[in-house]
Amino acid sequence: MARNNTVFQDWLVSKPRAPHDHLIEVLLASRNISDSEFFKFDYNTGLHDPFLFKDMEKATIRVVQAIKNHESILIAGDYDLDGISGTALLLDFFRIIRAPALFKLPHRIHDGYGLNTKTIIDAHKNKIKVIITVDNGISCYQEIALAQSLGIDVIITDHHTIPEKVPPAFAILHPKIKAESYPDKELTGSGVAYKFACALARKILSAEEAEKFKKHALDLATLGTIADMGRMLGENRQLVHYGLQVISLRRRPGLKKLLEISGVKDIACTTETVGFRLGPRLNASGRMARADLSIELLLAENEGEAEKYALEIEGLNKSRQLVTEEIFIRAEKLIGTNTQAPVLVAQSQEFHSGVIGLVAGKLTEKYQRPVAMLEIRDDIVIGSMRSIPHINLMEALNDLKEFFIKFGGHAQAAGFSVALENRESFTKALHERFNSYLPLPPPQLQLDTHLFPTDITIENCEALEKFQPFGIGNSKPLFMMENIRVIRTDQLGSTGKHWKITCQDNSSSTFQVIAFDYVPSAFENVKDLAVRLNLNIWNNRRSPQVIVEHVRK
Ligand SMILES: [Mn+2]
Repeated sequence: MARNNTVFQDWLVSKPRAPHDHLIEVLLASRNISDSEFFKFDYNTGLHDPFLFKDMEKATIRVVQAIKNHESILIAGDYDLDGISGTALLLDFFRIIRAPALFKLPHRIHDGYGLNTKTIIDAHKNKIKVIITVDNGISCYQEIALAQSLGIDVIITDHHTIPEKVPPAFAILHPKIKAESYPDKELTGSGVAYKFACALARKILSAEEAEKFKKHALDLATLGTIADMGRMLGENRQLVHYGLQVISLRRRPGLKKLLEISGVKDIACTTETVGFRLGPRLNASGRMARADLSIELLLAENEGEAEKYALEIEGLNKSRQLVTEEIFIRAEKLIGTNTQAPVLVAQSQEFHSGVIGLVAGKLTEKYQRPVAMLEIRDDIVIGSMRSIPHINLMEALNDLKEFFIKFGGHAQAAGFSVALENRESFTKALHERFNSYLPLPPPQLQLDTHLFPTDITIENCEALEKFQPFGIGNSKPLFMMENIRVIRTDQLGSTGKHWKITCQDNSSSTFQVIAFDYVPSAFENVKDLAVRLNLNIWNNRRSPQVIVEHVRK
């Protein structure tokens, strides 16, 4: 698919600079980052004490008591990678301390998100005494009230938007809950589960073993933090910095095998390795079949087991890609030509719950509009929405809450279910609610600052690498090269999609840029380029490389 450049005509440079201004200093200033904090990684102080959570002491004491009294513990996770890796992390901990714990992930299609009554009733039948939720729970008032009334103590670990009515759980570990004393608000579900496991380790294991576990579990916490697009500043930045080192060590047979099958050759893994290689595969199990498969892979104890699960997951990921493409095309047809509406809605009986969120995300990216994908079932409509930064979905959907059987999520991604009989009135109300955002500002491409031909140096590439790990709040720097002229276009390879382009700027300096996935006409009469500056390593030779992300005529 060639790139879609028409959607961004409005380019905003956060902090313009002249050629003599220091590139890195301007970049830091454009992000309001003070460099002394930002470039300092400290394993001991960067990761906060888990006992700073106000309910942590209480929660750990309850679990220690359960272990002593041989009470059964159930970990109730989620089917996406944040929930999967957080669940695997806690299971791994209970395996290490040789205390049995069961787990239950909801089925994305049959159960939907969060706890459900059946899980609670089954838990009661199976004499479960403690339920630990991972990456869900805060929006499950009814189910948790039921569990508590049946004598099951529920410990919520979650990071989703806090609803008006907080469940009557035994303990709540949630960075954003009212009066929470924990210093960082941005941990994801697996991050909170990690904190809980580290706290339990300190209560149960020797100081030395607890310290070992803290490092050992960082890879799993990191998978979820990246997959859930946790803000990559503060504690998440520290956690992911060290966690990527643990992933790169490939100590866990399952991750090692999955990296191999995903074709990852670099030893050092980055947020992109997780975001584009591991993440989609570990999520494919929950989208196409059952998420438990990814837990089994992450906890595989030997290479043979790891290979079996990794191959199965690879197959599911292939079918996930096909189904996503199919449904994307179908949804685009249903949306039709009115792509300027304040919310784009596609509804069908032939959608697939496993991928509607993914497709909504792709459509939002393409059209820069909030998108609602509605899957019509027998008597229910399952909805998944994605939004643009300008519109907070939870705010908008909260005004429609009388329609929802279930709803929850974040500012940019949310899910819900609606009774089929209310479908028409709901879609009408949805359009009305989003009409209130009119007029929407035109889609805007955010650039950090200007880049000039004299900036294309190895030193600058190296300085930019220190900004890693990249993510929300600290994105990979995007630069403006303004008023350029294309002098020459040379094809790279034989596909007719990749180009080496020779340009000149106002000062008549000549420089080269690389463009992937472009049709050649995209560069006729180009005026401005939005680019990234990368360090290219080829045959052990390092050179700076400018990659084109967007063009403007
Ligand atoms: Mn999450």
